[in-house]
Amino acid sequence: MSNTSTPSLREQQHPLIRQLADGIEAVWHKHLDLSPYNLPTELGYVEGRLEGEKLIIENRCYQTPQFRKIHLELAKVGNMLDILHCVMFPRPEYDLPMFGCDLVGGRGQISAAIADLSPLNGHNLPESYASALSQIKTLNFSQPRELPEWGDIFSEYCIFIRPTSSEEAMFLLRIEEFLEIHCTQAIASSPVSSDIVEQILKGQRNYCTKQQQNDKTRRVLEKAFGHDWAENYMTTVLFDLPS
Ligand code: BLA
Repeated sequence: MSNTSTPSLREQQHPLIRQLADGIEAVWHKHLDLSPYNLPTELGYVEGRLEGEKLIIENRCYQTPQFRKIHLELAKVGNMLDILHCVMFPRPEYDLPMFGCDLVGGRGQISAAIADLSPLNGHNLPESYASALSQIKTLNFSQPRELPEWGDIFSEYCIFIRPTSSEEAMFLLRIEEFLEIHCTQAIASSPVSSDIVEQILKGQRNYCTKQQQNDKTRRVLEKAFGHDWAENYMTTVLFDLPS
């Protein structure tokens, strides 16, 4: 496992990030048959400097029979910025959506909380997902945020908000619901035929290419580690394309 040491960073992070990290891992361990996924060793735990503050990145990565890579990343910039990033990349032999989640906060407030199960074939989730998702309660958050231009990859179930402290628990529960649905659907799914694998790969490449256009993520990484490192990290660790 890329990191089996005590979860040191999460104890220093915003409570919602800590709870979400614990919650995500609990659902994974409950449903999935996890094995280690080795990131390049020099990228499992990284330290840099951003505007005089220390930037620490801690990665955990697994694979399962249905998922090529499931990645949970925690990052912290001094006392300014706390980040949780999570993506589950299905193996292209399985017709499954991409689960993605990003939380960004600083000074006690989460400014961006986003989570989605994103379809890979344009705009339709697999039937079984659409059916399961249509049965969970519609939630209303007081401060929805507008998706950037590259955000056309997300589904109608995408949540992108600035949560008030009283909405944090609701966000946490919704992510756990997404993950319960995703993990139970995934382990019940069967591999598809090879012509469909090509379409799925195309969808995954589109998802990753769009996510790589997130200038806000890129800027944080560039400022701390430089242009080339940021480019390499975004394309090989955060959103690598399946070979
Ligand atoms: C936004 N991501 C952000 C922001 C920062 C980061 C600083 C701006 C916060 C704000 O506007 O309040 C930074 N995110 C990071 C960094 C990492 C990270 C440095 O993950 C990793 C080291 N991003 C994802 C995933 C999704 C995602 C998986 O990594 C969605 C599933 C979305 N992040 C996302 C979106 C925004 C964002 C949509 C808003 C972008 C915008 O408004 O332009």
